[in-house]
Amino acid sequence: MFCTQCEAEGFRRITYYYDRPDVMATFSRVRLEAGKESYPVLLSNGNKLEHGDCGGGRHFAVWEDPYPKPSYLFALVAGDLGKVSGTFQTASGRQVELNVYSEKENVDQCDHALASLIKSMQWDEERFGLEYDLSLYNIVAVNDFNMGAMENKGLNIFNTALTLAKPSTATDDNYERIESVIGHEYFHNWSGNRVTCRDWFQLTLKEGLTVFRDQEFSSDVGSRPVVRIENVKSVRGRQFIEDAGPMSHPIRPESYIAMDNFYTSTVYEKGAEVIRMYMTLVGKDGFRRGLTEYFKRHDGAAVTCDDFRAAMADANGVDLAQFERWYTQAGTPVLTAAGAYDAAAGVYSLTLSQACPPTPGQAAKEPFHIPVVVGLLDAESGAEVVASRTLELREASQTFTFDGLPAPVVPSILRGFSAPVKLAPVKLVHEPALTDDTLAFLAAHDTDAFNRWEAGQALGAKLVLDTASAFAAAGGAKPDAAVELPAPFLAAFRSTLSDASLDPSLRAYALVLPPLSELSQAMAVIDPTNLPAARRAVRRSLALACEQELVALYDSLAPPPGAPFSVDGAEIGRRRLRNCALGYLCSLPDGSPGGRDAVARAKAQFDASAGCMTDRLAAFSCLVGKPDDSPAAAERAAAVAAFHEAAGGDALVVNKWFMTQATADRAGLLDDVKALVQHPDFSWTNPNRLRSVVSAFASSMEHFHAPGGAAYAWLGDAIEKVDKINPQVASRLAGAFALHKRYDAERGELMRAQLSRIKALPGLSKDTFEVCARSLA
Ligand code: 0A1
Ligand code: ZN
Repeated sequence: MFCTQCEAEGFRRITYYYDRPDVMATFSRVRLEAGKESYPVLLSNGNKLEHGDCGGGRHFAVWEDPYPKPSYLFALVAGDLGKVSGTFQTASGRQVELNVYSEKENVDQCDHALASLIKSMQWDEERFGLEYDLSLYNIVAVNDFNMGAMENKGLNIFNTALTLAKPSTATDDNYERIESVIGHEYFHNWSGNRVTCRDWFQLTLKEGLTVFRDQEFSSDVGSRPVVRIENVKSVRGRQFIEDAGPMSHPIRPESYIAMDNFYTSTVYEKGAEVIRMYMTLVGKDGFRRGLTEYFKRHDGAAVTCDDFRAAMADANGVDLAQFERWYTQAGTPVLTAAGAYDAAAGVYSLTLSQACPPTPGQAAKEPFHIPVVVGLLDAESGAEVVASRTLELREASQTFTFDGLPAPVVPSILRGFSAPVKLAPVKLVHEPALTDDTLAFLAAHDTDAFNRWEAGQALGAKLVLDTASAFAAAGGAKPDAAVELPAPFLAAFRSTLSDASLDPSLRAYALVLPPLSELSQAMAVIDPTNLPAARRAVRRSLALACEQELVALYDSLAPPPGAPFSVDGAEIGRRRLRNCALGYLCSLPDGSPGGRDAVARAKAQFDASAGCMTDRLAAFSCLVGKPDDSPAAAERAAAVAAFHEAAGGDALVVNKWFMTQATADRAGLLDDVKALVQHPDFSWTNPNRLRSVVSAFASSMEHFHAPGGAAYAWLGDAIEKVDKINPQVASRLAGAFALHKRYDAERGELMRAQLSRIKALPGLSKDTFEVCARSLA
């Protein structure tokens, strides 16, 4: 098949044009002509005006898009495709034909995408009063696509990984992600297409807003706290890291060499957090008023982030001048809190202070306008005595007081992650810092579900980081090292394990230790050996301490016999929690009775779950992590063979097979990866396949950063090769070296050597050049 991709710049390669987003035009006759047999489907934006035969085995179609649009939203598709179809009637009565196209053998996997589209259309009408404006909405799934999806007017193009789903090939996470990306591209029809960006520096105007809208959609149709935790994990695991490295930029960047390099977590995810702060400041209704005003003022125009901010401010009669700094200053602000309770006066005062570290080109920062949502809990009972309140921090430091409090309180600060900042541990006047006991108290009592989760994570983070320091001081971890678990931490873990009244997804997320990407941010120098060893040791110690409870939990969550397979929130939660328990059990020492039982459970689950990819993949990754000299090596080898065989060549399942092996937690991973790229199914040209091995491996802290730099050299060679094929993918791979200053001197030198070597390559793309040059600056 043929398809186009014109964002950010590309239409200029189709024809001469003012290929910039502030040039909006009506494309009134777009004529496609092709061989009828090979390309029976001919699509472009808008509505089909005419089609017919041109003789000689050829045919044509003429399309019209009545809405003015920038050239980056233009699209063409020609291919031999199948489809599933549906209809949607808009609130004002327009009948819309909906089609999801894919290669013919995959049309049985398009129903979830279609259902998600209908849900999105309904939701945008209800939540924001926004209706679809054409009589046709087409989505085309393609196997070779650099990004997730593209919002071309009336003709979205999607990566198959974000379209196709059936229970035997897609995980629950895949189902959830497809729903949110289908929503994302649909929501662009207003936030991006009807109102677009004046220039590419304004990218976050459409992307931050549209990510925010897709997050709200997922929250409204699913579980708000679960979605919030997932989104915040992503901001902290990706955006905070970007912001701490050489590629750090404000959500509205000030320069670029290759615009494609600025489709970043900062522009998208931090951009969405900035939009969320407007809602926190002006309230849910105020936000809707502001958004309505924005669309009313700017429909059909190409505008700026300042126009958005002005609409929000004017619709709500508030001053958002200082808020502009979120668009101009890069870096993650650090928020510090100090609390004091005056028993005689019954007053609690909370002093909040902010500081933002320097970033490239920005040594000093002005204070941000930060909404800090705070609640107060009774220190004895844990009952909420002051409900959530939004404190507006505008100065470097400000004190807020709460009166009428007869007894001491514990503060719950930055509820719901009300701003994209790092919260330093709270200093209470009578105690040096937030103790394990206080964190455990918040983990047990906080009435804000997000902050309850957050307190548990902070407890886990402290323990893993302390353990990593202890390992480093002792010259390294012993194999199968165990850790003494502090009582408050173990008690919190146990109570989550046994509390059946909690949402299972929340329980699963609360039981998992923070990821290495997050933990590493708290280290002065990242230790890629002892940090993973420490996290593994804490996991294993938890499994040892709670083995019986974990087994009981795992067994109690078995799929109800005979129940039909379903992907609703309750079933997703059940599987998530059960697979979390399985993961812990499989971390028990190989060869111990518990370890052997765990492998048997994983193998049984693997064998029984052919119809459910979520369970199948969870069991598979437990088995794939086993080393070659372990008693489970035979189960590992059998599972690797069986998974590939059962995939039957399904590209998305084969990607999972590659990715699970390329991210396995086992010694000698680089050799495994070198073998994987020799596999006949591997491809350097298909972006999904390439990422499933090369990017996946580069994300593994322990193996990618193994001493000696062999993995760095391997990745450097891979980047050199890929740059000639696909510069956009190559430049993303080069991002794996961005944190060279955060590692020890030797690793830093080795990473810089690769960056310098790549940067000097003759004929290097401007995409990869820019990442190397910025990284080395
Ligand atoms: N606008 C799309 C993302 C996208 C960006 C660039 C692309 O090609 C270089 C493709 C897609 C979105 O936000 O979904
Ligand atoms: Zn987007």
